Amino acid sequence: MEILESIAEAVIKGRANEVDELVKKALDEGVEVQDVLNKGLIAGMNVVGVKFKSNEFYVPEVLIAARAMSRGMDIVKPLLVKSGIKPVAKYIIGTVKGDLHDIGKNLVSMMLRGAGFEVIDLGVDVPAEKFVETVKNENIPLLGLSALLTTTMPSMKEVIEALKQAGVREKVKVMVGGAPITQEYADEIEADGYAPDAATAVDVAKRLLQA
Ligand code: B1M
Repeated sequence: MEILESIAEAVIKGRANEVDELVKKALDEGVEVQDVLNKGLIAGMNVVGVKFKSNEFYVPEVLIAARAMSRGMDIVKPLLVKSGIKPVAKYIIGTVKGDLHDIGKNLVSMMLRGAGFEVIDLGVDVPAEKFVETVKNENIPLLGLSALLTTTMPSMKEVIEALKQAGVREKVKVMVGGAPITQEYADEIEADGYAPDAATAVDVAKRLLQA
Protein backbone atom coordinates (compact mmCIF):
# COMPACT_ATOMS: atom_id res chain seq x y z
CA MET A 1 0.00 0.00 0.00
CA GLU A 2 1.42 3.33 -1.10
CA ILE A 3 0.66 5.27 2.08
CA LEU A 4 2.53 2.72 4.22
CA GLU A 5 5.58 3.06 2.01
CA SER A 6 5.32 6.84 2.38
CA ILE A 7 5.23 6.49 6.18
CA ALA A 8 8.34 4.27 6.09
CA GLU A 9 10.06 6.76 3.80
CA ALA A 10 9.18 9.70 6.08
CA VAL A 11 10.64 7.80 9.08
CA ILE A 12 13.86 7.06 7.14
CA LYS A 13 14.15 10.75 6.21
CA GLY A 14 13.38 11.81 9.79
CA ARG A 15 10.40 13.97 8.78
CA ALA A 16 8.37 14.00 12.00
CA ASN A 17 5.55 16.29 10.79
CA GLU A 18 5.11 14.22 7.65
CA VAL A 19 4.96 11.00 9.71
CA ASP A 20 2.34 12.59 11.94
CA GLU A 21 0.19 13.65 8.96
CA LEU A 22 0.56 10.38 7.04
CA VAL A 23 -0.21 8.18 10.05
CA LYS A 24 -3.39 10.17 10.77
CA LYS A 25 -4.36 10.02 7.09
CA ALA A 26 -3.79 6.26 6.88
CA LEU A 27 -5.91 5.63 9.98
CA ASP A 28 -8.64 7.95 8.66
CA GLU A 29 -8.65 5.97 5.43
CA GLY A 30 -9.26 2.80 7.41
CA VAL A 31 -5.76 1.22 7.25
CA GLU A 32 -5.34 -1.28 10.13
CA VAL A 33 -3.30 0.08 13.04
CA GLN A 34 -1.04 -3.04 12.96
CA ASP A 35 -0.20 -2.32 9.33
CA VAL A 36 0.61 1.32 10.12
CA LEU A 37 2.94 0.06 12.85
CA ASN A 38 4.54 -2.94 11.12
CA LYS A 39 4.54 -1.99 7.44
CA GLY A 40 5.00 1.76 7.98
CA LEU A 41 6.82 2.82 11.15
CA ILE A 42 8.76 -0.38 11.96
CA ALA A 43 9.58 -1.04 8.30
CA GLY A 44 11.10 2.45 8.10
CA MET A 45 13.10 1.99 11.28
CA ASN A 46 14.40 -1.38 10.01
CA VAL A 47 15.86 0.37 6.99
CA VAL A 48 17.44 2.95 9.32
CA GLY A 49 19.04 0.06 11.24
CA VAL A 50 20.48 -1.44 8.06
CA LYS A 51 21.83 1.95 6.92
CA PHE A 52 23.35 2.57 10.38
CA LYS A 53 25.08 -0.81 10.33
CA SER A 54 26.56 -0.15 6.90
CA ASN A 55 27.76 3.35 7.92
CA GLU A 56 25.42 4.98 5.41
CA PHE A 57 23.70 6.65 8.41
CA TYR A 58 25.43 8.07 11.49
CA VAL A 59 24.11 8.81 15.00
CA PRO A 60 22.36 12.13 14.13
CA GLU A 61 20.33 10.55 11.29
CA VAL A 62 19.29 7.69 13.56
CA LEU A 63 18.24 10.09 16.33
CA ILE A 64 16.20 12.17 13.88
CA ALA A 65 14.55 9.05 12.41
CA ALA A 66 13.78 7.78 15.93
CA ARG A 67 12.17 11.12 16.80
CA ALA A 68 10.00 10.92 13.67
CA MET A 69 9.07 7.35 14.56
CA SER A 70 8.10 8.47 18.10
CA ARG A 71 5.65 10.99 16.63
CA GLY A 72 3.94 8.17 14.80
CA MET A 73 4.06 5.93 17.87
CA ASP A 74 2.29 8.63 19.93
CA ILE A 75 -0.68 8.28 17.59
CA VAL A 76 -0.78 4.49 17.23
CA LYS A 77 0.07 3.55 20.84
CA PRO A 78 -3.37 4.30 22.40
CA LEU A 79 -5.04 2.44 19.53
CA LEU A 80 -2.76 -0.57 19.99
CA VAL A 81 -3.52 -0.64 23.71
CA LYS A 82 -7.26 -0.51 22.94
CA SER A 83 -7.03 -3.31 20.39
CA GLY A 84 -4.96 -5.45 22.79
CA ILE A 85 -2.01 -5.96 20.41
CA LYS A 86 0.97 -7.20 22.40
CA PRO A 87 4.50 -5.85 21.99
CA VAL A 88 7.18 -8.26 20.64
CA ALA A 89 8.47 -8.54 24.22
CA LYS A 90 9.41 -6.36 27.15
CA TYR A 91 13.04 -5.35 27.57
CA ILE A 92 14.78 -3.83 30.61
CA ILE A 93 17.75 -1.59 29.87
CA GLY A 94 20.13 0.57 31.86
CA THR A 95 23.65 1.97 32.05
CA VAL A 96 25.50 0.23 34.85
CA LYS A 97 26.56 1.66 38.21
CA GLY A 98 29.19 4.40 38.11
CA ASP A 99 28.53 5.22 34.46
CA LEU A 100 26.61 8.30 33.26
CA HIS A 101 26.88 7.77 29.49
CA ASP A 102 23.46 7.26 27.95
CA ILE A 103 23.54 8.27 24.29
CA GLY A 104 24.32 4.72 23.10
CA LYS A 105 21.82 3.17 25.51
CA ASN A 106 19.14 5.56 24.29
CA LEU A 107 19.89 4.64 20.70
CA VAL A 108 19.56 0.95 21.55
CA SER A 109 16.23 1.70 23.29
CA MET A 110 14.98 3.62 20.26
CA MET A 111 15.90 0.85 17.85
CA LEU A 112 14.25 -1.75 20.09
CA ARG A 113 11.10 0.37 20.34
CA GLY A 114 11.27 0.79 16.59
CA ALA A 115 11.25 -3.00 16.27
CA GLY A 116 8.15 -3.32 18.46
CA PHE A 117 9.70 -4.02 21.89
CA GLU A 118 8.33 -2.34 25.01
CA VAL A 119 11.42 -0.92 26.71
CA ILE A 120 11.69 -0.21 30.42
CA ASP A 121 14.60 2.19 30.72
CA LEU A 122 16.09 2.35 34.22
CA GLY A 123 18.40 5.22 33.27
CA VAL A 124 22.08 5.66 34.12
CA ASP A 125 24.25 4.75 37.12
CA VAL A 126 21.90 1.86 37.90
CA PRO A 127 22.98 -0.28 40.86
CA ALA A 128 22.93 -4.10 40.52
CA GLU A 129 20.15 -4.31 43.15
CA LYS A 130 17.86 -2.17 40.99
CA PHE A 131 18.31 -4.49 37.98
CA VAL A 132 17.70 -7.54 40.21
CA GLU A 133 14.60 -5.99 41.80
CA THR A 134 13.13 -5.21 38.34
CA VAL A 135 13.87 -8.73 37.03
CA LYS A 136 12.29 -10.19 40.18
CA ASN A 137 9.14 -8.08 40.10
CA GLU A 138 8.39 -8.13 36.41
CA ASN A 139 8.13 -11.02 34.02
CA ILE A 140 10.53 -9.69 31.42
CA PRO A 141 12.68 -12.01 29.29
CA LEU A 142 15.49 -9.61 28.33
CA LEU A 143 17.90 -7.38 30.24
CA GLY A 144 20.34 -5.04 28.48
CA LEU A 145 23.38 -3.51 30.19
CA SER A 146 25.38 -0.65 28.73
CA ALA A 147 28.84 0.60 29.82
CA LEU A 148 31.17 3.15 28.24
CA LEU A 149 34.02 3.20 30.73
CA THR A 150 36.62 0.51 31.23
CA THR A 151 36.24 1.23 34.95
CA THR A 152 32.50 0.39 34.90
CA MET A 153 32.77 -2.82 32.88
CA PRO A 154 33.07 -4.85 36.12
CA SER A 155 29.64 -3.47 37.16
CA MET A 156 28.19 -5.70 34.42
CA LYS A 157 29.71 -8.77 36.02
CA GLU A 158 28.32 -7.60 39.37
CA VAL A 159 24.80 -7.49 37.92
CA ILE A 160 25.13 -11.04 36.58
CA GLU A 161 26.49 -12.26 39.93
CA ALA A 162 23.69 -10.45 41.80
CA LEU A 163 21.08 -12.10 39.53
CA LYS A 164 22.63 -15.50 40.38
CA GLN A 165 22.67 -14.70 44.11
CA ALA A 166 19.00 -13.71 43.98
CA GLY A 167 18.15 -16.97 42.15
CA VAL A 168 16.76 -15.18 39.07
CA ARG A 169 19.59 -15.63 36.56
CA GLU A 170 17.58 -18.19 34.59
CA LYS A 171 14.57 -15.84 34.37
CA VAL A 172 16.29 -13.46 32.01
CA LYS A 173 18.69 -13.34 29.06
CA VAL A 174 21.39 -10.73 29.65
CA MET A 175 22.75 -8.66 26.76
CA VAL A 176 25.74 -6.35 27.07
CA GLY A 177 27.14 -3.55 24.92
CA GLY A 178 29.02 -0.26 24.84
CA ALA A 179 32.26 0.97 23.28
CA PRO A 180 34.74 -0.98 25.47
CA ILE A 181 32.71 -4.22 25.48
CA THR A 182 33.70 -7.16 23.28
CA GLN A 183 32.29 -10.60 22.58
CA GLU A 184 35.22 -12.02 24.61
CA TYR A 185 34.26 -9.91 27.62
CA ALA A 186 30.60 -10.91 27.25
CA ASP A 187 31.67 -14.59 27.25
CA GLU A 188 33.97 -14.05 30.21
CA ILE A 189 31.19 -12.64 32.42
CA GLU A 190 28.71 -15.22 31.08
CA ALA A 191 26.35 -12.77 29.41
CA ASP A 192 23.95 -14.38 26.93
CA GLY A 193 24.52 -11.87 24.15
CA TYR A 194 26.65 -8.98 22.93
CA ALA A 195 25.98 -6.37 20.27
CA PRO A 196 28.50 -3.85 18.91
CA ASP A 197 25.81 -1.38 17.81
CA ALA A 198 22.16 -0.48 18.25
CA ALA A 199 20.93 -2.14 15.06
CA THR A 200 22.65 -5.43 15.88
CA ALA A 201 21.18 -5.18 19.41
CA VAL A 202 17.72 -5.67 17.88
CA ASP A 203 18.87 -8.79 15.99
CA VAL A 204 20.50 -10.22 19.11
CA ALA A 205 17.40 -9.48 21.24
CA LYS A 206 15.19 -11.31 18.72
CA ARG A 207 17.62 -14.25 18.58
CA LEU A 208 17.76 -14.52 22.38
CA LEU A 209 13.95 -14.54 22.58
CA GLN A 210 13.95 -17.67 20.45
CA ALA A 211 16.84 -19.39 22.25
CO1 B1M B 1 32.83 10.28 28.42
N1 B1M B 1 34.28 9.04 28.08
N2 B1M B 1 33.46 10.51 30.28
N3 B1M B 1 31.41 11.60 28.59
N4 B1M B 1 32.62 10.16 26.57
C1 B1M B 1 34.31 8.40 26.77
C2 B1M B 1 33.54 7.09 26.79
C3 B1M B 1 35.87 8.22 26.53
C4 B1M B 1 36.22 7.06 25.57
C5 B1M B 1 36.48 9.57 26.06
C6 B1M B 1 37.99 9.50 25.89
O1 B1M B 1 38.70 9.58 26.83
N5 B1M B 1 38.44 9.31 24.68
C7 B1M B 1 36.39 7.99 27.99
C8 B1M B 1 36.43 6.55 28.48
C9 B1M B 1 37.82 5.98 28.56
C10 B1M B 1 37.79 4.58 29.05
O2 B1M B 1 37.11 4.22 29.95
N6 B1M B 1 38.58 3.78 28.43
C11 B1M B 1 35.42 8.86 28.78
C12 B1M B 1 35.66 9.38 30.06
C13 B1M B 1 37.04 9.10 30.64
C14 B1M B 1 34.72 10.12 30.78
C15 B1M B 1 34.86 10.74 32.19
C16 B1M B 1 35.57 9.87 33.22
C17 B1M B 1 35.60 12.08 31.97
C18 B1M B 1 35.93 12.81 33.24
O3 B1M B 1 35.04 13.28 33.92
N7 B1M B 1 37.21 12.81 33.51
C19 B1M B 1 33.40 11.03 32.58
C20 B1M B 1 32.77 9.84 33.31
C21 B1M B 1 31.40 10.16 33.82
C22 B1M B 1 30.72 8.88 34.28
O4 B1M B 1 30.14 8.20 33.48
N8 B1M B 1 30.84 8.57 35.54
C23 B1M B 1 32.78 11.21 31.23
C24 B1M B 1 31.66 12.02 30.99
C25 B1M B 1 31.08 12.22 29.77
C26 B1M B 1 29.95 13.23 29.52
C27 B1M B 1 28.95 13.32 30.66
C28 B1M B 1 30.58 14.58 29.31
C29 B1M B 1 29.37 12.72 28.14
C30 B1M B 1 28.19 11.73 28.29
C31 B1M B 1 26.86 12.39 27.99
C32 B1M B 1 25.78 11.37 27.90
O5 B1M B 1 25.97 10.19 27.58
N9 B1M B 1 24.59 11.83 28.21
C33 B1M B 1 30.55 11.93 27.58
C34 B1M B 1 30.70 11.57 26.22
C35 B1M B 1 29.66 12.15 25.27
C36 B1M B 1 31.73 10.73 25.75
C37 B1M B 1 32.10 10.38 24.31
C38 B1M B 1 32.71 11.63 23.69
C39 B1M B 1 30.97 9.91 23.41
C40 B1M B 1 30.18 8.71 23.93
C41 B1M B 1 28.98 8.51 23.06
O6 B1M B 1 27.90 8.95 23.40
N10 B1M B 1 29.18 7.91 21.86
C42 B1M B 1 33.15 9.21 24.51
C43 B1M B 1 34.27 9.24 23.49
C44 B1M B 1 33.88 8.61 22.20
O7 B1M B 1 33.24 7.56 22.18
N11 B1M B 1 34.28 9.22 21.13
C45 B1M B 1 33.47 9.31 25.95
C46 B1M B 1 28.11 7.76 20.86
C47 B1M B 1 27.29 6.52 21.17
C48 B1M B 1 26.19 6.38 20.14
O8 B1M B 1 28.12 5.40 21.10
O9 B1M B 1 27.82 4.89 23.54
O10 B1M B 1 29.46 3.56 22.10
P1 B1M B 1 28.18 4.31 22.26
O11 B1M B 1 27.00 3.31 21.88
C49 B1M B 1 26.99 2.51 20.72
C50 B1M B 1 27.57 1.10 20.93
O12 B1M B 1 28.59 1.07 21.89
C51 B1M B 1 26.39 0.26 21.25
O13 B1M B 1 25.34 0.84 20.50
C52 B1M B 1 25.52 2.26 20.42
C53 B1M B 1 25.04 2.72 19.07
O14 B1M B 1 25.63 2.01 18.05
N12 B1M B 1 25.89 0.09 22.60
C54 B1M B 1 25.19 -1.04 22.93
C55 B1M B 1 25.90 0.90 23.66
N13 B1M B 1 25.25 0.34 24.68
C56 B1M B 1 24.80 -0.85 24.27
C57 B1M B 1 24.04 -1.83 24.91
C58 B1M B 1 23.71 -2.99 24.19
C59 B1M B 1 24.14 -3.16 22.88
C60 B1M B 1 24.88 -2.19 22.24
O15 B1M B 1 23.00 -4.00 24.70
C61 B1M B 1 22.33 -3.82 25.92
